[in-house]
Amino acid sequence: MDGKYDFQKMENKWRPYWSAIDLYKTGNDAGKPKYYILDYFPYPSGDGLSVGHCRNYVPTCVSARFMRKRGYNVLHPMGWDAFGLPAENYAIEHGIHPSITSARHCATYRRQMKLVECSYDWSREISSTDPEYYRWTQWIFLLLFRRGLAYQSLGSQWWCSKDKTILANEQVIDGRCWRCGTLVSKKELKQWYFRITDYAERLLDDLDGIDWPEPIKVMQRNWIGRSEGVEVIFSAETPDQSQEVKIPVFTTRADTLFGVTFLVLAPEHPLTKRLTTEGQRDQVTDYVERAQRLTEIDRLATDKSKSGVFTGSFAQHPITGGQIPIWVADYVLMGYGSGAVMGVPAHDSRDFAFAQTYNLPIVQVVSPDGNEHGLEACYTEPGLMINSGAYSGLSSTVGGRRVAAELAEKGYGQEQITYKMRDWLISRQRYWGAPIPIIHCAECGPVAVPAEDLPVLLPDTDDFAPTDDGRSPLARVESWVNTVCPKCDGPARRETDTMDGFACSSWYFLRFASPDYDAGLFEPEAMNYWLPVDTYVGGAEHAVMHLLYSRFWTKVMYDAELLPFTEPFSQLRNQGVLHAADGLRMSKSKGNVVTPDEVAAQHGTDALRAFILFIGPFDGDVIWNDTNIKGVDRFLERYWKLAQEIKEDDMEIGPAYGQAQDSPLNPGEDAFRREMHRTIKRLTGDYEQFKFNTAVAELMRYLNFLVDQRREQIRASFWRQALETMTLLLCPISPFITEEIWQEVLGHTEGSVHQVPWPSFVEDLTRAEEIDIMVQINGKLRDRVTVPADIDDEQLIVLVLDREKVKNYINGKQLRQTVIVPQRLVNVVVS
Ligand code: ANZ
Ligand code: ZN
Repeated sequence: MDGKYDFQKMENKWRPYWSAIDLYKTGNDAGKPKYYILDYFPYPSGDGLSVGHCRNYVPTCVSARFMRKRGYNVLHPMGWDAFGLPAENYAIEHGIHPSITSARHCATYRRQMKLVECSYDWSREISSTDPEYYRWTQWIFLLLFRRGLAYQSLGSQWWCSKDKTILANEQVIDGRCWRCGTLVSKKELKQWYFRITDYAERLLDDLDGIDWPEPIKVMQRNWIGRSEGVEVIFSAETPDQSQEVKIPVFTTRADTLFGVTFLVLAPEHPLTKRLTTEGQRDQVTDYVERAQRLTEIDRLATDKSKSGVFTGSFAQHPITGGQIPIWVADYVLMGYGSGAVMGVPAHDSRDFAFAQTYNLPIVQVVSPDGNEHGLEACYTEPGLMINSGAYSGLSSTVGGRRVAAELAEKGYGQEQITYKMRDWLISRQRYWGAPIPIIHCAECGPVAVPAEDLPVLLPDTDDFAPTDDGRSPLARVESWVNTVCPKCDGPARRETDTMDGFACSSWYFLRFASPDYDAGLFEPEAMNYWLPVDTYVGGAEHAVMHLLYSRFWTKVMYDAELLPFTEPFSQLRNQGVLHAADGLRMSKSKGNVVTPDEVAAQHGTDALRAFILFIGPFDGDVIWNDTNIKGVDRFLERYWKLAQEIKEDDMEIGPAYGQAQDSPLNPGEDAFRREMHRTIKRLTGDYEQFKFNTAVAELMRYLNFLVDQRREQIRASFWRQALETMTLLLCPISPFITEEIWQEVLGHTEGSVHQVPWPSFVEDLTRAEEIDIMVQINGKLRDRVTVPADIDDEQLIVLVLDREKVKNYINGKQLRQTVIVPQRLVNVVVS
């Protein structure tokens, strides 16, 4: 090699070398401890990868490389979540079959990931659109079907008559289609659902045992939305007095039962029609139709003025027997509780707003001190019960329980746990997905396709655009649809809906254990060895659906005795978002995308990777700014130059890495060696804790130290050791330059630097240089801390202010200032 730092030359040299030695290939090697680190299953879009995506893929690659060095057998695979609406819409827009566009987009992603030198084991690559993959997605569908967890039911869907398509809730804005602005309507369609609600309790409980970011757990808990309360049964008569009907309502506040002044039914409530009197019919019908056009989000908005209409009927209070008017209002949702509420305007803010709008009576039944005050706003706190018959005077907590007990005794109610979560709507009336493996027979009903007939292949057709009647395009492929019933051999039709893409991504992590296995989802031994996933990394935006669905399927498979664990991802980490220089999300339509290709062409993959890590904390949001990438370039060039120098001066006489240094050290060498051990220790901690930005900073600092030390009296053998250490610590981040220096400068020409174990450190050598600092509060000695001698002022103050003793002294007081006497004391001034 000549003296110049030439990243292009190095990349051209080492890429083919590494593939020739199969550097990233992973065997199912049970002799070593395993580590499975996985990225979210990417959906390859036509835009390709931006540097933003690299904030996911570079850190996991570094972590995989680090863990390999620490003696783990590391599984780090990649695959494509290539089914789904965006792929299909893209194909329709460009008039090309989605299988072609998808393959093209996957190829782009693969090429870019290789450019970034992500250390995936490409021999395990999978795609959800591969029949050998979706065969098993279908198999799991049937597992759920057999276990009573997949069912069909009529569901109303948003429908845009202009675009002729079903819209998701998020695609309806103010009652209009997000694309064309047409008023949307609801279409009743038979849909497939997975009964995830059966698993609500376990999905909630098991969150406690996994190492996930707390905000994600909170979002899952809120999504599941467990609520403990009472179901209270009111009774009413139909307007013609021919029938008595029961109206159950779910309440979390049984203590307010005596304050009920009206009942409210959701517009879609099955009793709405039956309880409406002749005189109110037109108004109610009109109201119900309007309500159906609003989305749930709009209906629940607390700032929205309440609207509703009286049905004309009355219900009976279960304890007082009083007459209570029954209303219909859209702030009550059909999908929650029983779709009806008891209106207690004195103590519920929505009921309060409603009562004010329609002049309904407001009766206070809980008060902070047991006295009745005129209510300006509703009082939602607990307190003492008033105006509540025999319960008056009790605390609302105790009283509430007794009211519930009386209701239960009389058969008017029971304790109930309710969840906000709904069942998982799985069917899509679109082409580009895994067909649902069901055959409909007039005699036998829905019948599972026998396992040996899987996969049910997606028919190859160019007629894949969505239809105007909301039916799947598959329904038009008659030759495919018509089949025979597996049970009775009679004529039958295939299910024409396909599965939502979330089905494909709910189990892909299992497939990587044995991607070519054809006798099941996975080869049991490989699954036992590799799973669960140790570290799962992706963006925080998938907090609920994907992660919840994967957890659900894992539990179902556990119940079916297919898996020995109940949680798929032991540890979850979310990388921060990388915004474009204009502060917006990078997207092709905004023209603000920076691609890894352009950065790598200009600075090299080594610098790109180091910069991606250096730009900010792994989990922090940052804005792209490539002025600092020059700093990274300079760092790599200086490291290169130092290696050349060391080689020219000293290398011949230095012993190989790891050989003992027996002769006594001079003081300079002692300090030199300690610095090396401290650096190894810090880097070890940084990589373990995903602190990649400080890892880069630490390596830069170490390089500066080494360059400074070139003037000191330090023997050549120490230089070799320092350079080897620097190289090993840096190689997970910048794989090319380190390989070049390892092989060409340090002379290790066998294998690869990436196969050499992580350097170890001697704890004693990292510790020795510590000093005691006195801590004063307002000039009085209050505490002492032991800190590294080279601690900087900011770190020192953070550490001091975090001491229990110090916290106690400044508790409640105002921090005025901190004064540092270097190496001796910190004085904290408070007032
Ligand atoms: C009477 C009452 C009095 C209520 C009071 C609250 C306060 P969480 O905690 O979220 O579970 N509710 C019940 N079903 C509903 C539905 N389908 N749509 C809209 N609201 C519904 O909320 C439970 C409370 O939400 C229930 O308790 C009910 O109002 C309302 F001082 O009943 B409450
Ligand atoms: Zn049949």
